[in-house]
Amino acid sequence: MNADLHLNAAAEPLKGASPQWSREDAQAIYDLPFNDLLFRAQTVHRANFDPNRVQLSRLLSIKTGGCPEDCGYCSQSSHHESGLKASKLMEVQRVLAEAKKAKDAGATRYCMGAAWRSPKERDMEAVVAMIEGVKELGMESCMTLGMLDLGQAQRLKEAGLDYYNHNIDTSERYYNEIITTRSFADRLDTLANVRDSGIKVCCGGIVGMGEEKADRVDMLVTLANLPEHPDSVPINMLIPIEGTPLGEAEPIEPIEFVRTIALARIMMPKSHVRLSAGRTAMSDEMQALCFFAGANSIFVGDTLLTAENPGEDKDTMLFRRLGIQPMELVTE
Ligand code: SAM
Ligand code: DTB
Ligand code: SF4
Repeated sequence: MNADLHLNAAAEPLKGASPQWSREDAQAIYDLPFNDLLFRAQTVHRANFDPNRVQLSRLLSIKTGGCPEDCGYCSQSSHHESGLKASKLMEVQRVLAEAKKAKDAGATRYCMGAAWRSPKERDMEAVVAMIEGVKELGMESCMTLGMLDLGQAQRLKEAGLDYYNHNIDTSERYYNEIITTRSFADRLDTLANVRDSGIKVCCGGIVGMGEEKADRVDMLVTLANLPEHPDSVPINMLIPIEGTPLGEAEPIEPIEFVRTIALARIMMPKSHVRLSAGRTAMSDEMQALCFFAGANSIFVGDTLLTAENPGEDKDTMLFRRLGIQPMELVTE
């Protein structure tokens, strides 16, 4: 491989003018000796971010369970027997009370998730009120509500939504092994609608679903070759949920996970790479390696949507040991 080519490609892509990445170049970087890979990722990271700052987001499930989609990893799909109790859309005031607590605990972004295929007209008024309320609290707002058409995306934008999360989850090749009720192309359509409406895109995927290394690389190549790099790239490590088709999946080898983070950092230099679901199953040392590889965002709090997260005390201790500070909100 041509080492110079990779070094330049790693250092130069700019948001909005991203060069196209080939699978071969991406795979060659993923396969570098671990120390070379981490050095390169950390170099790119330092050129674009303060290496000792990590952004804190907080999640809330505003509508839990009973989802018509069949995502093989998910506790909330009505196709699986995870034992999760479904609930209706939360009241706006309750959501905002939770958001206030998150703000007081240091989160700068509030992410609200609903187990929907796509939002229904009757829910839009409440969703808009949640976005407006979070904004009034002085936090960034993020929603993840399933598929959106352009009109829906524009309405969320008008309400002031900052980010929309919609993941591609895995490579195009592996996708149909995991989800059959909506296609990879559907996901890309929603991402285009979000981008075209002017909302910032949060898009990533899951590793540890029995995919091959080439699938992890391809997933990141798809993200890096979008017309614009997603502003946030959540990399989730599968949380195996009993009763789902992936409940017994073999855990991913930690070094492979760190390589995935490093490649995301190198290919999307200016994006926030989020060390997302799965941190309760990671050692402090593994998380430290992920931060060194360029992860600079996490979810805080003791629950994600339905699954566990390390919680404030553990994260405060980890940050103290690593000399990491929460990233402050930069308002334009
Ligand atoms: N229903 C919406 C959707 O799927 O677009 C939003 C919520 S959904 C739970 C958001 C993302 O969380 C999924 O795309 C997936 O990447 C991640 N996720 C869900 N369950 C997970 C699990 N058990 N382990 C790791 N990541 C998971
Ligand atoms: C993302 O990529 N990860 C978050 C967020 N986007 C919405 C969700 C993780 C969910 C983990 C499983 C659960 O809590 O049910
Ligand atoms: Fe539904 Fe989202 Fe879970 Fe898929 S990941 S089953 S769309 S809640």
